[in-house]
Amino acid sequence: MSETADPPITFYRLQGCPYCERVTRLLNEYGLEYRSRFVEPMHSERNVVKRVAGVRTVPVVVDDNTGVTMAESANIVDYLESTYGEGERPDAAAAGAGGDD
Ligand SMILES: N[C@@H](CCC(=O)N[C@@H](CS)C(=O)NCC(=O)O)C(=O)O
Repeated sequence: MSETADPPITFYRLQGCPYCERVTRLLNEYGLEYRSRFVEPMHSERNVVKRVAGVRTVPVVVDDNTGVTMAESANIVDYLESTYGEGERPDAAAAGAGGDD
């Protein structure tokens, strides 16, 4: 039998985009399955993401688990934390753990 079901989260992103990396990191931290859709580097040619989210910037996350479509990395990070996190941001936990300099 094949496992062909699409992951519930679709992540529109661009190679080398620091905002996207922030989201990637959190998705991975939370062990969430997602499908990456790499958008066109040319802003004007990003019609797919424009259609889905109303913007041409990435990152954009579409979460079929909750019916949420979201742009803006800070909002996405907040959303992932509040939806899938356990009350503590991995970044913040890491930053606060063990560093005394
Ligand atoms: N404030 C946005 C910035 C995202 C952003 O600037 N993404 C770049 C790629 S790294 C982009 O899509 N640029 C195209 C544009 O600004 O129209 C966020 O935090 O998500």
